[in-house]
Amino acid sequence: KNLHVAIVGATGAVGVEMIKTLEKRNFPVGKLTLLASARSVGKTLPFRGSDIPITELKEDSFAGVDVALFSAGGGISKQYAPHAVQAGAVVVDNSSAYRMDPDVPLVVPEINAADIKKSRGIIANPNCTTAITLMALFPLHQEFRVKRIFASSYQAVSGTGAQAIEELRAQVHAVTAGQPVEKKVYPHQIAFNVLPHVDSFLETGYTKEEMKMQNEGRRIMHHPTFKASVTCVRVPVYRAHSVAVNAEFERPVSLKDAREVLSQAPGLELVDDPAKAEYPLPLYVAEQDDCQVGRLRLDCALDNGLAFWVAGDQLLKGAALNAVQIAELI
Ligand code: A2P
Ligand code: 11C
Repeated sequence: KNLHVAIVGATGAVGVEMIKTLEKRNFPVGKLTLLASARSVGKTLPFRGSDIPITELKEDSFAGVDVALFSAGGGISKQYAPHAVQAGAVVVDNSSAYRMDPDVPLVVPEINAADIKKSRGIIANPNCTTAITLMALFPLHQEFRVKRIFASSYQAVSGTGAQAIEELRAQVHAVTAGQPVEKKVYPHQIAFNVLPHVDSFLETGYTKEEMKMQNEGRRIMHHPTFKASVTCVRVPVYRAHSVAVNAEFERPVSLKDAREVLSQAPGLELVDDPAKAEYPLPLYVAEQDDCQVGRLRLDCALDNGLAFWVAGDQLLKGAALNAVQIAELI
């Protein structure tokens, strides 16, 4: 059966990738409804050779919709996802609004696809940094049982959204032209800089983004004692997040077994030949469906520890691709 699919936030950095991903994976779309704010009415976006008009998101936008993919921020999801469910749609929500709701499955299809069955209408798509990290960590966890990780992320500006991509472009241009730099999205210049600040700060000193790794990781891996101490950093990269991970396991680890497990993991490529300067790079993993892992080594400071570097296109595996994979399983 061909389905009526709606995309909420269709004009955003993730929304546009959702449209492309539906087309690329030949999702059975009978009708596509593209929803955004009133600002975007009058614009169109291409899908399978036609220009689809953007319509304004309203409470009654979901009549006849089978699957609604939401990526317009947590506030919009909270406000409109219940209307979509009431209209009979299954919602795949890319925001953080429902991720910690015990009634809402939080799913990475390669890890916990079976959780989709517990859905009552909404399925949450995980945080992008978390999803990309787990693509490499979960196969190692199955083999060696992870206790805790320490990690630092290197997050692309497209994770913030379309305006941040423009901000980096404009700032690079301004700096190289010797003109004054304008800041709108980030509190500091992002061009030729790195900002140890992603999402808002909590009382503990961690940011919300940093705690998603532990909170969402526990739910996705079904591992309630998993611990993660993370520093999230915004870097002047347009697309694809990278994460340096140090993981401590319960069981003794071996490099041979770890390589074996990682080379067979679904949705993951082992790119690890340091002698040839081959390791995952955001520039090359951008626009690729699969995440990449490399720089694998025994951790010299942890017991039963492994250190590795994982990178992935956060607009795809961290967002649009993961959402469409979930929709395929529904
Ligand atoms: P619009 O382009 O009309 O502002 P990004 O994450 O790249 O910033 O994109 C955010 C997405 O969420 C865009 O598609 C944006 O639409 C949409 N959006 C933001 N606010 C609203 C709103 N009040 N109603 C509907 N869509 C919204
Ligand atoms: C970023 N990871 O790069 C964020 C964007 O939890 O869905 C997505 C935040 C989230 O800024």
